[in-house]
Amino acid sequence: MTISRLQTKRLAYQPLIPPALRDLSRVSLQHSGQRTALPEALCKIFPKTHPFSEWCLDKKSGQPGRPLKVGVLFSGGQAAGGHNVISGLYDGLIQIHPKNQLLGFLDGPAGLVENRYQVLTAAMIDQVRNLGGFDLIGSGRTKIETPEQFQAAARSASALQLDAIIIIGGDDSNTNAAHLAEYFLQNNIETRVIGAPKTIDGDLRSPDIEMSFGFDSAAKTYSELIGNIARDAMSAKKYYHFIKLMGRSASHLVLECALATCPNLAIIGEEKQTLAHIVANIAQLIEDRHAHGKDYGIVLLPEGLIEFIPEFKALIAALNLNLADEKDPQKVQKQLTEPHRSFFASLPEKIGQQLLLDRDPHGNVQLSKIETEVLLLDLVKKELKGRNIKIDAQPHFFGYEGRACFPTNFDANYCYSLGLLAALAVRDHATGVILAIKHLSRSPAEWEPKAVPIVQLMGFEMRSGKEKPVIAKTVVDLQSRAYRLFAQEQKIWRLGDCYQMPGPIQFYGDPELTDSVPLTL
Ligand code: FBP
Repeated sequence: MTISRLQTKRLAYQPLIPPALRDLSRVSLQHSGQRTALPEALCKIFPKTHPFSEWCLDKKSGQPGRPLKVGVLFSGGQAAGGHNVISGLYDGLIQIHPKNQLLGFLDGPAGLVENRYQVLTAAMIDQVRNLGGFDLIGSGRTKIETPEQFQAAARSASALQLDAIIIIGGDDSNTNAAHLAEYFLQNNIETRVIGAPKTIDGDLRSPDIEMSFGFDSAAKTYSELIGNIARDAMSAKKYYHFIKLMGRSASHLVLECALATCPNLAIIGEEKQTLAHIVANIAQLIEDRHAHGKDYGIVLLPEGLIEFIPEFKALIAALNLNLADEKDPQKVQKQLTEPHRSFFASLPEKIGQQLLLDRDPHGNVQLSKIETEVLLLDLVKKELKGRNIKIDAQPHFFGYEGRACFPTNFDANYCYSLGLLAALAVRDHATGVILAIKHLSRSPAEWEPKAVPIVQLMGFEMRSGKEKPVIAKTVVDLQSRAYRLFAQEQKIWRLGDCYQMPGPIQFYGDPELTDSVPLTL
């Protein structure tokens, strides 16, 4: 297979890593004794894993022991850098013991349940280093939840005599990893389970997990596109561009891209504005710009906006409850009571149908399938009609474009380090933990690797009509420095054309361009 010149160059890139991870024989992961008090209800569900404390790096030498056999899988949506987690893991395992073996489960958690895997070789790993996508082994959204699925996963792990499974996933996948670790311990299965924080959404965070991988690459890809569109808009001066950005419930990607590109308006879902307020705000922006002779502009919207709009939030909760027992969309709709029924009826038919689509296996609304940008455009046009203003507008949705791109140097370095750390965590017998690297805004020389019990990140949420223990999604904090800076700057962006054009991701050249970290870090 022929590959592009950039692919060839990237295969040879040597990720930068924290010094402590250079020679794994000189360090070990040790319990720090640091524990967070957990609610009684969580302790009951995780009797074996809840007492664990976090693991920190120690300068004590580690023992390679007997050769280890490790499985790895991707879970959920693609995020740039995943292949580097696997290459770091592979290199780390071989460094620890040349006979260590790595298996990749195919197509996500389904591969584990169905025992479909591939032994990963050096030659395979060498073809994906520093490249985007999850195509080495594929990914999937299967949730391991029924007793049969847990038993099947345990059968695969035992049959393969796996010492550990690394689950590379987001909040829901790591919730699943916590359950699997607990199940294995309760059933005397010797396989340990370790999670790695992946998701472009940036909503899997804690004081230790400063950023999930893939966020930086996705944000920089979208920012390039937004910058290009802004320049186009300024040149032609005839279109408003309503750009919806992926990112599920949280608006982290919109905030990051807004800071990078300075659009005329960016809606942050977490501001919890009503639909009427959002529409009036956009219409006002357009009217004000019209008065200045500017009938063009850029508006950014988060994919998860509707989950924060109070009317939608209540409607979705009601639909979710009905959908838990009834699958027929017509009947679900009919079961709605007031005021949800009237609100549902007021929505364009297409949006109504999209709201009734199946939830994902974790009970989430499939937000990427709801055309919020089209809905808002429609409502804003209606509002402007009353103000005697006509606009020409283009709706856009940037999502999949940013998930499997070449990882930025930040993501390439971060992911390779996570992979090495995973190898160390396997050797040192950690389980039920998620890998974390602190001080990510500094250079990799100053990064601090550790591993945190997943259960410490969990709380209870309604999913598919039931209270479930899950890792809570971290949404944009309206008190954060990044948000406050954005809110202040945005006032100037409304009328001025302050657009920034970040251009494409840079891999080589000036470190100011190649080594930049996410602005919201
Ligand atoms: P993860 O949470 O699994 O990382 O997926 C993130 C995401 O890209 C969301 O931003 C988006 O809403 C969703 O996946 C789309 O899912 P799908 O790939 O199934 O269409």
